[in-house]
Amino acid sequence: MDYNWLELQAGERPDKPAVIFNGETVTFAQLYRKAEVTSEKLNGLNRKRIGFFIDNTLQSVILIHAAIISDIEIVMINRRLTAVEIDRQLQDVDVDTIVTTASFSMEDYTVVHYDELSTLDSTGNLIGIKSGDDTLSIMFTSGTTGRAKAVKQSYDNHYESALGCESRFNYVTDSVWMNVNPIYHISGFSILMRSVIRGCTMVLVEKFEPLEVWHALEAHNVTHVSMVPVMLERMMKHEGVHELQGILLGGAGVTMDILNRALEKGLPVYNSFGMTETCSQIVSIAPGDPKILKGTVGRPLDNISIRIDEENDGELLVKGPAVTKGYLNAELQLDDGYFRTGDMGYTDEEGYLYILDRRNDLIISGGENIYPKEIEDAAVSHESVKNAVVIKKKNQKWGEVPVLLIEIEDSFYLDEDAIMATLEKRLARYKLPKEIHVTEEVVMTSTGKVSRAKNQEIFDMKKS
Ligand code: S0N
Ligand code: MG
Ligand code: MG
Ligand code: MG
Repeated sequence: MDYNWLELQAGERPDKPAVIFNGETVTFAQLYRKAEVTSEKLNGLNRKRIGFFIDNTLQSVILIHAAIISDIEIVMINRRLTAVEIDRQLQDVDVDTIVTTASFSMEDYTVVHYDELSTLDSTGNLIGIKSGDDTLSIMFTSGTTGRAKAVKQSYDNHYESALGCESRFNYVTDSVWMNVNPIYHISGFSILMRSVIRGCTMVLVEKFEPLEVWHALEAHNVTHVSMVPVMLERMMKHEGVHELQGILLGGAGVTMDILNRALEKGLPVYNSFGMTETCSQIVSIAPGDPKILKGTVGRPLDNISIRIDEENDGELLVKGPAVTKGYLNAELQLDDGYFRTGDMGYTDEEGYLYILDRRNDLIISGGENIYPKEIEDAAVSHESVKNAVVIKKKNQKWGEVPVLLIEIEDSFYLDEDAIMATLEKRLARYKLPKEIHVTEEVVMTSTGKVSRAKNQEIFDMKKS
């Protein structure tokens, strides 16, 4: 099988727009030429694996295709992270070189800006012979231990994910995809993959602003788009003309109120469930399916099978060619070839999946995952904090947000600013707790670990 998708499309439909960005249109042939030139420059960096600190721009799309031509593994960096967080992740996967499209620098790393690439010597263009198992991209997903896990996403994973999505989400070569999700997340990256694999035009949006998105939807006759619930809700504060056939909603649980309002407005929302480990959606439901307002995320895509492990609190297990072969820095939990997602759910008699509380301690704020342990560790590093626990609170703006409860050391008092300053050094801003409260005692389990469930229960009780 040929994994040089862009080259194939450049041969098949050279003059068709591949990417529309900021009023600029680039055809498949033009994009391929740019990617080829850039790939030689990337080869000049002499690294098999490179960190990408990139934003939703045309340059980033060129870089990704250049890396694919060179068979270089791309390590995606979440642009919202602090230097401390990025350093920890990159060290974990042996990366010392970063390519960026932003103004970005980092001590102890070679950071090369896209514009500087052209000044580099390029060595011969060593186009790697790819096998489907080669890693195309590596994305981090936070783990319960507070250490982010590096997910390997292979060429086959991306290809199979695109095929699965295509049959369910009903897009064809003539469809027009819009990409408003960060391309450092699989939500955005997968759109890049789907559109080049099928030869669709992709309208790339740099920053999510509802009015501009409405405008671009109309101007480019966009048919397919992905969003997290927070984006959909912001979109519905405005009106617009559109030809949308599908809005793939994922990344966080959606309330039935938002879903209902969207469907009433005639917005073709597909609710879905997917993960970084599964290279995007694995289960989804179409807007016309009467069960959509029952809260189900739907049925598995054609190339995916799921199971519920009743003996393990109803944990969701997934199998299929889009599922990662493993992490670079952790064991993949498998059971009979099925990936243990850590999420809990159940299926009804027709095989529709319902997700219960996603990994009870995982907090999803505006589509960004936050693990309490990271915040707790950062909090106790402050001298005044004896014990800390993070619980979640429903939030109008972000869906869920973290709340920090702390036990103060004797002879100290609560200095919220000082604690926040400590957190800010170590944590991306979206992870910062929206509230800090002093508690007399952080409740522990019998084995001496922080009991988030118990503390959550007490907090919720006091509130009501
Ligand atoms: C919702 C977004 C766009 C909000 O960002 P916005 O409004 O642009 O914020 P900024 O201007 O950058 O910052 C303003 C202030 O807001 C804070 N902030 C920003 N984001 C968050 C947040 N999420 N939570 C809390 N605070 C936030 C900033 O810090 C700043 O505050 P101060 O001034 O204090 O610093 C943005 O958050 C966004 O893009 N979210 C979506 C991210 C995403 O795509 N997540 C999905 C990840 N999951 C997956 O990829 C797997 C599932 C999947 O594949 C999928 C998901 C969705 C759709 C489809 C699929 C699929 O299956 O294909
Ligand atoms: Mg290879
Ligand atoms: Mg139009
Ligand atoms: Mg301390």
